[in-house]
Amino acid sequence: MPANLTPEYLNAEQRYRQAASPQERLEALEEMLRTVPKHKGTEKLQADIKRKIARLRQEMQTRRGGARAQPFFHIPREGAGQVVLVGPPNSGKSSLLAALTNAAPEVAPYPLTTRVPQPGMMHFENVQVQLVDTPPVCREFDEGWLYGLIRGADAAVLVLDCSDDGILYLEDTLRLLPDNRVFLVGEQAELPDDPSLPRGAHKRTVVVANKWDLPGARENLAVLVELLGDRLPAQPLPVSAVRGDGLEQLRGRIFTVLHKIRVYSKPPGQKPDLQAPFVLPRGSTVRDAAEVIHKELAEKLKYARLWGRGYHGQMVGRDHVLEDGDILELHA
Ligand SMILES: Nc1nc2c(ncn2[C@@H]2O[C@H](COP(=O)(O)OP(=O)(O)OP(=O)(O)O)[C@@H](O)[C@H]2O)c(=O)[nH]1
Ligand SMILES: [Mg+2]
Repeated sequence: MPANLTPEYLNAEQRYRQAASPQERLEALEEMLRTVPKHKGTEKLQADIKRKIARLRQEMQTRRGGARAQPFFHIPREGAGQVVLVGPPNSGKSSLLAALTNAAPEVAPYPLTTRVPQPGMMHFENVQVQLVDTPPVCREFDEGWLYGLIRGADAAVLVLDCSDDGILYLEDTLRLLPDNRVFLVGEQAELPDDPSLPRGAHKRTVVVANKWDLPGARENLAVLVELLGDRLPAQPLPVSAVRGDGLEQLRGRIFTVLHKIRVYSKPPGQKPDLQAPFVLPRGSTVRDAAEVIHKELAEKLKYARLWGRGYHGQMVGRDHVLEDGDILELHA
């Protein structure tokens, strides 16, 4: 066995061996590929993981042995992060995707319109976030891959429906998610690392109350919150995919729920390009930023000068924790 395997990798490998479904096995393999140290000594191992992923994907697409072919969907991540739109049937998930991105999903006045996931890119200030529209979470749509897709995303938007029928399916939705090991948590929640659950089981979630334009929406939402409010991960934000209410605020909340920061790099004596942020996880340090800005410089990095929130070019060390909007000048 090659040396220097990280605890993250060994963890993923253990999950691979204990996986209960092809979906979980695939998630574990992808995590293994992500965390395996990339050097000459692990080339064989990397190739082996890739081969396993390819074989498993193929198996999942066309299940052999006469069994019913099981559909399976994986949406490759793009932009600053991937956020899934989830919710009961007919609540307006596809309408929100259409309103927030350039995608043109099918929208219809009856439930179960969406059968396969569809991505679109949402603009927020100077970043793009990938939104993924999904089939409804309800008993009538019972395909396990949907939960795998949600677990694989960086965060979620739970779309509630303020029309008169809005409460019909919601209780089912709120039961099915945890039954299938998806736990929606608040926007600021710390994510527990529970090795007995599949990776990504806890998802930070923005809750929206859609169709705010309809008469009766306010009353319907009040009833819904009274009956099921304690099972929602957060206070719902009223929005209307049709009229546009709340959508600008929603864009900001969707970026915030990702727990990412934007950092800008400037060469000495020059201005930073504020249209080209480096997007990093919250809590990243100067060193983490240097790794993505300029890998070779990162190794020789001595200090950085910082601009933003109370900083005007002061020197900071490699372990200094950055915040959204910080501008860095790296010095080796
Ligand atoms: N009045 C109003 N109607 C809306 C709004 N958003 C969606 N709708 C309507 O609600 C119906 C369902 O919209 P979809 O976007 O297809 O809902 P969905 O959640 O994707 O539905 P499924 O794919 O079946 O789960 C359509 O008739 C939409 O026109 C809204 O903000 N206001
Ligand atoms: Mg839909």
